Amino acid sequence: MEKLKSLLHEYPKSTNIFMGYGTAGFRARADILPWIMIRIGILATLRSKVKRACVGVMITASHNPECDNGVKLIDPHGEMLDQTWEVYANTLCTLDDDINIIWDYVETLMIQLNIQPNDEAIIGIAYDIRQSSPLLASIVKRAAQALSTTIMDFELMTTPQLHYAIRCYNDDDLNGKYTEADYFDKLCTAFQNLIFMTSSNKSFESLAIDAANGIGAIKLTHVRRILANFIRIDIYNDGTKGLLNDKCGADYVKIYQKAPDGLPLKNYSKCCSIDGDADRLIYFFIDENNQFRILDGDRFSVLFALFLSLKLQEAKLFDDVKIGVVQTAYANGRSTDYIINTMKVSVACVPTGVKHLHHKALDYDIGIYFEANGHGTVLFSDDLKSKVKAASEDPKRTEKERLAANQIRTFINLINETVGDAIADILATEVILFLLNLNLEKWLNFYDDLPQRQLKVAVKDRTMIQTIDAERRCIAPAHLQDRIDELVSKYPSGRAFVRPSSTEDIVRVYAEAITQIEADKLAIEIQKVVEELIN
Ligand code: 16G
Ligand code: ZN
Repeated sequence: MEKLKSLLHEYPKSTNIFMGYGTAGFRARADILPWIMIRIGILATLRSKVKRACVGVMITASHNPECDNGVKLIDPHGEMLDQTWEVYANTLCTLDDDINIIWDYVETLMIQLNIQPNDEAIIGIAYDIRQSSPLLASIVKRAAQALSTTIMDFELMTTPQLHYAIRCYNDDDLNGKYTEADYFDKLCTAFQNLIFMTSSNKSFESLAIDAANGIGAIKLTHVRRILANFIRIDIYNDGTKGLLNDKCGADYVKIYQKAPDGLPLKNYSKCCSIDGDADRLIYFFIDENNQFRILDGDRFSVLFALFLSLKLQEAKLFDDVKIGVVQTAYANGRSTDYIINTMKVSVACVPTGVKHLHHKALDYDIGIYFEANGHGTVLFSDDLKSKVKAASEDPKRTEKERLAANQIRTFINLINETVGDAIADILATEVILFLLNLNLEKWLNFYDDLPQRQLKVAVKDRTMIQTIDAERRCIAPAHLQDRIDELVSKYPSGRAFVRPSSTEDIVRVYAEAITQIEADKLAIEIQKVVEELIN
């Protein structure tokens, strides 16, 4: 109690600030975050006690600028914090800096959740390369230690590395421990094995990676070294010159549809950008007409689904396996059409935010999910893993069937199933392109995107907008959806929606149509309606 009390005194709560635990945890300017970290140390301790398992605390503001930071909790299987606990996080943060008030709430939670004071707690803490990160991590650590919690201090890590590490500690099948060497060995061995299984004598074209001046740059050097005999990887924006996420990184490339600074694009036929904590990935290249072309999250869904359904067919497992793609409303309409009608793979649409996609993907034996922004992964059910293993070892099957089953089995090891992992996704993408003999141009030519436009609307109260149907329709304010429907109906292949942002105090508008001019026009018309009905 005394230790907590002095921490509360050392890092007092900023006045008049309400922060909500959103899809990205708590995120704000780094200098106003210290007091939040005390609450996070307490909350993580309680979560660990309840789950009787190790939980994670990741300190990062992902693709935001260097001056920001953030924090989120990771549950025992490496997944996002359970939603009911977001409420406890928010309540803790509304409480004043009074140790008695805070302790009363902790005791209430302990009774409610049946936590005994002597239950053990263990937390793994990691952070990205922001200057503010070590201090914030030390506050979480001191708060948790005040409650006798055991700390594993991972220091610098990508977000997906910590998700994976936490799962390792809680899963006996994954050795019950994590080392960075094991993590890279798992990914790189799977990569090499998939290459060895292929008879092709083709070689890899080199890959230029824009690492957003973030933690990914440091971690990618391991992959570059281990795979040096297979693929040449050149890392740009590696933190030696530029600023974190400044005119570079996956978010910048996707939003501005522009090449990042600091990368000699013309020297490469294959380039990609990851974001500041290495959980998003976007590929791009310059085409023969000198145009900048981009491959976003929708394209990864298509590529991964294509590869996995092909291998399921070759292994004669396709009919026994439920494979599906999970998208959000931001997925380009043409990608959805292509997956459903050409690839004959089912598609589900869920609200924005990784936790929603991840949750839905668990409904499938092979659940592929990507947000258009490049965050995504693939989940494989235990049943699928057993089936593939059995098929790969079944002497009654043909060699081709066994090989395909073995390729799926190996591919599973190349994926970080806990969360979108840009490093794992780069390796998976490279392997698929290699095995299917594709280059970026051929991959892009699977289908043409519908032109789209995204706009922001500043409003007094964004909560006035309420959505249903995976954010594709509005039920409040009254008449907004009717007006949107009326506008959309004037545009062939038009589609549009509005939703309140979960990370900024704004409303977002999305529109797509047959031409860029029409998509722009539709977005602006809807923007005006939102302004009229809300402000
Ligand atoms: C957060 C989410 C991301 C989502 C974005 C939407 C996680 C880990 N991150 O960054 O998935 O796309 O928010 O932001 O879930 P918005 O609500 O401002 O559009
Ligand atoms: Zn990120």
